[in-house]
Amino acid sequence: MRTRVLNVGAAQLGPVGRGESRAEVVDRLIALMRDAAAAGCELVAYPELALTTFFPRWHLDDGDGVEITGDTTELDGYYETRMPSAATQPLFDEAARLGVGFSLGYAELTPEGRRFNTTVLVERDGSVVGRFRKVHIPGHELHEPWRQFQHLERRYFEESDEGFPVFRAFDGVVGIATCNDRRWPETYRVMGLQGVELIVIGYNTPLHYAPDPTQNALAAFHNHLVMQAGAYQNGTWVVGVAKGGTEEGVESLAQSVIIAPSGQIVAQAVTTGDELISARCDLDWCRHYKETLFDFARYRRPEVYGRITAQKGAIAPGEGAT
Ligand code: CDT
Repeated sequence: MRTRVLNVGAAQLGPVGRGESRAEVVDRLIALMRDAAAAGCELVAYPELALTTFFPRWHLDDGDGVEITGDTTELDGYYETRMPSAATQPLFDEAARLGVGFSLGYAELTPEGRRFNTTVLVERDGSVVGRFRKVHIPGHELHEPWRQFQHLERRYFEESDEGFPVFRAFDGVVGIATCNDRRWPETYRVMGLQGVELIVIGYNTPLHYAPDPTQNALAAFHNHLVMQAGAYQNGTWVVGVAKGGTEEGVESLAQSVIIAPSGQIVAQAVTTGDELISARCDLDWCRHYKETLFDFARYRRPEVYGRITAQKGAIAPGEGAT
């Protein structure tokens, strides 16, 4: 059987400080890319919002309603208005020089003033393959002073309506998801239905979950649970890459992983800082699952899955419209 083996790296980042410049972060990204090249990788995945500190932990404007108002100088400074930008061009140049493609999460501010939590996919020659804008935006819209720290992603980012495109790249079919997207089975299935063979997922996951701290001790378990299930149930490789460690006083999950289509973890980070892990990903191995137990064309029953797209919240018997 023909094989398509892609050596893939996950470039976990440790904390990025509030005062750390783009140039300093890009230097760290380039160092990890060189580690990836030395390990024989052709693709390296970086985390969500990799270029800056995780700024949604702060209320950074003056508004007490949904609208962002007042001085947005600091807030806007966390966004990129183009990609590549002057600050990230050295990363693109290094990618082309080394022949190592990458995925990179960043905050995107469009010319129309729209804000998205975006990841760009870049080929081994430094060219942009495509981009993904986060679909499932967690957290809250308004400042909630009772929290130890904010999770204002729903204030600072729009939900994308563009769904989960996949891309023919790296001699395979590559998809992207971002952090909270990984907790939703629909994320993987929509890409599975497009034949995805490798999904890159960057994340920033605080270990303290204010709405229900009983979940804190399970953060690492849940992280691997959802990505391993998504990989297995769709016969795809999954690369989960963290920005971990204690950033501006907030401890975040590390434990970046590369997961096989079997659902097994084949590489895992052992630190909470900048660390490159890698694995030899045979994209043809996906067929073991896609053509047997999860042969969608043979076994799926979309005619009985109507509620998945027709309905948003749960409706128990006896509830809802009569
Ligand atoms: N960045 C991101 O999406 N983080 C969320 C944190 C939990 S919701 C406050 C996550 O799903 O990991």
